[in-house]
Amino acid sequence: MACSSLANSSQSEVPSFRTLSVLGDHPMTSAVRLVRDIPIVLVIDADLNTQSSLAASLEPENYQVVMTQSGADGLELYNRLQPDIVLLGGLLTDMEGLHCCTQLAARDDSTYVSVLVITDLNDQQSIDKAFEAGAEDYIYKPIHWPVLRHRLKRLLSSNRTLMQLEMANQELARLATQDGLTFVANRRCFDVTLSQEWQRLAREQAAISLLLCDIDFFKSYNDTYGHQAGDRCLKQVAHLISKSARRPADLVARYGGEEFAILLPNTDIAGACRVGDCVQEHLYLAAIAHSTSPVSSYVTISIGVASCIPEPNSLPESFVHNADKALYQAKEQGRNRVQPWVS
Ligand code: GH3
Ligand code: MG
Ligand code: MG
Repeated sequence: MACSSLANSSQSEVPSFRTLSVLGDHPMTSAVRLVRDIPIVLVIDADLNTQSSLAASLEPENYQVVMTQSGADGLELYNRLQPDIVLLGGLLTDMEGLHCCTQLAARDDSTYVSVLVITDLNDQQSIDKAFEAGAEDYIYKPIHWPVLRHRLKRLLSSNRTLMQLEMANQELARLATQDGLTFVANRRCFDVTLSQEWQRLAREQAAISLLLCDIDFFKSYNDTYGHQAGDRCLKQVAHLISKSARRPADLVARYGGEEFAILLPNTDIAGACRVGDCVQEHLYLAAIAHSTSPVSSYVTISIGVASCIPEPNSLPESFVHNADKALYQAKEQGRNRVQPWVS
């Protein structure tokens, strides 16, 4: 297919991209009609002959080519278009190619964008400098098109593989920390976070609080409405609990079957009880029917709360145990309540 090389109001016959005011006047997407699935090659080179020969060679190969002569415009185009590959000349109208290369490589989002330097120089020092500046490949003029063609394909394919690997890693990390049914953190994530926060707050000598939340008479909920409805209820309760613990450092985790933990760093017992009340209120407003619960017509939850300032070099076992004892007391005292642990 024909690709979009970018022309502007330049006097030259060669399509080029010269000024930022042109960028401002014509939103990039409509100006060049870029198609997201087709690789975008950004050519930054002062040499108009190189630009035109690259465009003539790349366009029939199903690349979208965008060109500019200046480094500043190149960086702007890079931001706007997120190209797949940058072909960078040694000399630009406003800066050296290597300077532009360093700026491109320093960007956070440059991991999957390759910079291929094209220059007249083929001495070792120039080549070394280009790679040191962040270039991933280097070819010198006259451009040998059959070679450039393969280099581009290889760079694109390795970038794609890197991207897929990164996505797979992110997915793995998510699976390793998230509960598959309710999408809140899993028990392993809770244990790791508790240990880290415990040590941090022992150093800071600041409070940490834990709420252990257990759905009341959930066995009879399953018996009444079926296991699948039970699963849906667990999801809904997890969502309602998450709405109640909203500080960035707060962690909501599935602690066991129908039990959830809320870890609140830098929060004292009064603040933790407020979060517990908030959970209860959300659940009350959600009014999830539970016709066989002895304490309410709706699903309710019992919450045990513990809070302390961690001792340096101590472990959080007794802290968790105290929240568990408070939860037991909440159950004993009739369920559907928030019970702080008082030693
Ligand atoms: P209590 O008020 O004393 O907490 O009573 P309970 O019935 O909630 O407590 P019990 O420990 O007797 O039962 C917990 C129930 O939670 C039993 C189990 O079937 C249910 N449960 C645990 N995990 C899941 C799950 O993933 N899905 C569903 N649907 N049910 C679950
Ligand atoms: Mg339980
Ligand atoms: Mg229960």
